[in-house]
Amino acid sequence: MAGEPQADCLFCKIVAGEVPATIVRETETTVAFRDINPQAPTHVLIIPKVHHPDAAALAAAEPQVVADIMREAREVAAGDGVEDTGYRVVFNTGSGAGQTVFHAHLHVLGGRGLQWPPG
Ligand code: DGP
Repeated sequence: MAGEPQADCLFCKIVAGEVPATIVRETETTVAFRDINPQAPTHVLIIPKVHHPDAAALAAAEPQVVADIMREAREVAAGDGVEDTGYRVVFNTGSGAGQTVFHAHLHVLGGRGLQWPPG
């Protein structure tokens, strides 16, 4: 059922504590943890505790959780000291956009100069 934990989902396992991760912050609805393959000095993933395959599905089903994630992005940036220098938030949505884990997640990147457009 939409939103229920999926047995084969890596990020559901991180939410459940079954796969270790460097947790930065946790709220009632979200978990933030450091990316295993960081692309910048700050590279944190913020995920909903509920399972939805991507940001579009999450927004359609539980838009308030998208707002929770965006609020957390600011907290993560402030905690890493990159709020003032600037940071980027990215939801890769679909494999064509580079999504590889199909549990919605927001990338928070900062701590170095970031180019535009992204690759
Ligand atoms: P995306 O390509 O947008 O689906 O991003 C998935 C990210 O997840 C990617 O940057 C690497 C990260 N990742 C994959 N496996 C793990 C893991 O086991 N632990 C952590 N912390 N991050 C992971």
